[in-house]
Amino acid sequence: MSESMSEKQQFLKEFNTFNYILQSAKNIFIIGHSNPDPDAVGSVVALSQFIQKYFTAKVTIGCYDPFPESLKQIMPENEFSNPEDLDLTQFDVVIGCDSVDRGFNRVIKNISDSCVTVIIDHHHDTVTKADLFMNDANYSSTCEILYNFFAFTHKKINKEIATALLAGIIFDTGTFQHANTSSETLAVAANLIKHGASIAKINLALFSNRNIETLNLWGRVLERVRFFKETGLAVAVITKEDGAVNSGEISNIASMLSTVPSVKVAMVVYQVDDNHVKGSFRTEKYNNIDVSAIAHTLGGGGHKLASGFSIPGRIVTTNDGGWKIQ
Ligand SMILES: [Mn+2]
Repeated sequence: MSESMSEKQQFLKEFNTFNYILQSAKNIFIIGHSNPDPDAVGSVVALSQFIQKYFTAKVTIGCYDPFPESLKQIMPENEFSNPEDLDLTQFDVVIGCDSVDRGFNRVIKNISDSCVTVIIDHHHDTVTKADLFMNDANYSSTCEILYNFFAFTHKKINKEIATALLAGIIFDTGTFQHANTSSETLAVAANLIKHGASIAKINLALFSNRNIETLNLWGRVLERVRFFKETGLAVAVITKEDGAVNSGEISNIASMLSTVPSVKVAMVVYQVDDNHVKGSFRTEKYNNIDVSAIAHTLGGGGHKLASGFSIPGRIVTTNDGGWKIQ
């Protein structure tokens, strides 16, 4: 047994309970986190398709933000219901997938007293609790935990489910580049490919919408990167004028900066809408820095090696060529 395997919780008891809950359920709501990334979307889609294939319960999938357009290439015909438009008391089971402090925490305040709550997550700093709690930061992604649940039930997965799961794993591991990629992660990915998932198609949908505009944006952003020698912090800022960027591109820029020698922490700051600024931190394992601790001081959270925050404000450029948030 490899070291990483023994570190991971196997969740066998939880999986058995989860299977029982799904068998008994009549009306299930599955929710991904706000500003959903491919792990959130992939886990919600994979689980909903799995339930519809093998169980009798009605399933609704949802999020406080819309289904990302770019992911419809690989997960077609999916739409999220906004929990604000739903009568949440109608559900007898609600399931939060990935980073449950960003959405699921709001949903469970409005459910019926008899509703069973389930969390599947891989964030070490999760504070939201549920009746059934499957959360272990040793897993690359929520999708990897879900894969293990599907395998536990001995029920076959199809190409659609395999694609949704692999999308989450590929995104959260930066296509198997980050330290959260274990030998089990790779074994799971290999199996998903056997079931019809395509790394090439997923990468195309997740990362490769690189048109000339995107490359120009990278040029502008990278040109302005500031490096603080004393702290090893590299900061990139993307203003509204730079154009729209998706979460995949933010992740790519952060990854690229964090792997530069002498950079200890990469921070990408970007304008998400007129009134909100988001920041994304990234570090590498060898730096031994917990960036989620930095994100926490700004009201955010995440993983030790990748985390983020969101604050109200606007990025404005200053006369000395720098910027500030006001
Ligand atoms: Mn995730």
